[in-house]
Formats: sequence, C-alpha cells, structure tokens
Amino acid sequence: MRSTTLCLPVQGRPAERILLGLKKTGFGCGKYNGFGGKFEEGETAAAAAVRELKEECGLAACEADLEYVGELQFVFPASPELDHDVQLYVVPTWQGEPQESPEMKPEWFAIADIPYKQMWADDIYWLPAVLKGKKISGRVIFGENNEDVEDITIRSL
Ligand code: 6OG
Repeated sequence: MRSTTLCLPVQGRPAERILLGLKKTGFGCGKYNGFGGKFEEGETAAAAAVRELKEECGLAACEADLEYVGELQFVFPASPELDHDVQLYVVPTWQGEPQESPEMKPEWFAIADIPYKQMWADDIYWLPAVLKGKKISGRVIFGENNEDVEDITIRSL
C-alpha cells in the first residue's frame, strides 16, 4: 500500500479557518483537499509533509510546526492499485503566504463553510473531529465507482 501525507493548515485554537486547495491535476482533481502527496525514497512522513506543503501552496513549515493527528487507510476494492494510506497533520504555524501552484489553488474557509460536497466523501466523517483537536485512526472502503464511501471505521486515538 503506498503511503502519503496530508497537511491541514489552520488558524485559531480551536480551529476557526482552514486552508484547502482545489486540486488541479492527478488523483482527486477538481476536489478541495489539504496539501500532501507520496513519500520520496528514504523520506520520513514529516519530511514529506513539509516538502509537499511548500511545493503545493507555498507555506514554509518546519517539522516541529506539524501536529500529527492520525492515520487513515483507503481501500478501493474496484481498483486495488489505488489503495493507500495517509498520515494526517494539522499545521497551526508556518511562514509565508498561500500561493497557487501548478497542482493546487489554495483558499481559506471558515470551519462552518468547509465545502464537504466538493471534497473526498470520507472527509466529513473525520475532519470535524480532527478540527476539534482529536487524534484519529481509521479505514475507509470505497464503492464500485471509487468515490462513494461503502464502509468506514474511525476511532479516536
Ligand atoms: P498525490 O497522489 O497527488 O497525493 N488523498 C486523500 N485525501 C482525502 N481527504 N481523502 C482521500 O480519500 C484521499 N486520497 C488521497 C493524499 C494525493 C493527496 O490526496 C490525499 C495526498 O495528500 C480517498 O501525490
């Protein structure tokens, strides 16, 4: 199973706003999501998260700025080559301003206005808990169309 990261930059404690990016290419194109991607050879999850955050939206964080909030496994029975897991990080501090990249168009959202209908279908099941400060671990099984959630288990860590 391939491993990826997902960074969620937030303002306020508890979170009042979140920076999401509209993905312009590749897996999840057309959806809003946090920032992240695959690990490179020999890279730790935190190092990959820092690198992808900078590449995708221009925010400069160091590993100490990242708060690990859990892990999700995504299972696609109709397309097992898509199976992957994601290490989740909330990012409360960074340097620089959000900038559009070839992969992502960043945009701030108030927590009450998060565009769940334009996001991966699993997000509404776990993102609210993470934004309230919880750590989670979960597994999501997607349906035939690789979009709808067939089954989901989320537990608090
Ligand atoms: P690249 O393949 O572009 O990285 N990602 C998901 N995020 C959410 N919220 N739900 C999913 O459900 C996801 N599947 C993947 C992980 C893809 C980026 O998208 C995230 C990575 O940050 C299926 O390198």
